Amino acid sequence: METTFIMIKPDGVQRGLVGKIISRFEEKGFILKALKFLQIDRSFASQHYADLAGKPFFDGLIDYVTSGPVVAMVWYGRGAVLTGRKMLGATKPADSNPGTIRGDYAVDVGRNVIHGSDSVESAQKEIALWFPEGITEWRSCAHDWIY
Ligand code: RTP
Repeated sequence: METTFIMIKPDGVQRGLVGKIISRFEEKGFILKALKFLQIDRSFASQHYADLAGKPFFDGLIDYVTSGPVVAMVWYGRGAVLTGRKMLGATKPADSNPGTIRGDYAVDVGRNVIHGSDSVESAQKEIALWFPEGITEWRSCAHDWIY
């Protein structure tokens, strides 16, 4: 079982896609462990995207993710990291298959709606960064149906 960090970026929030995206994760069978709605500053965004510092698109990426509120979430379930990435689709929406979030809702790599952790290690780091207060432990009764 894994936990992954998923963030709906400002374009996803502004376009009213929050409910649809949450529904996709719920319907898949993943369990929501934490959620917050917040606007991050440049320093925080640079920490989140530290691995990309130096990329030509870095400043534009920081402008984008700090331009409005985002929805930060932790989702739990079997294979949540890899399956979550598959549900997002490829980074470039043109390469994302229909049926994925980016494949269905995005056309521009610079406005690709959603972020998802790319490994178990990244998920742990990102969850610690975004939820330093920790996550309330709870067990959904959906466990009994899904597993
Ligand atoms: P994310 O971290 O947001 O889930 O995206 P990712 O792993 O699929 O892709 P990554 O290479 O980590 O890039 C992070 C975000 O930077 C923006 N980007 N813009 N203009 C460009 O060529 C370009 N390339 C990447 C995207 O918003 C991408 O999601």
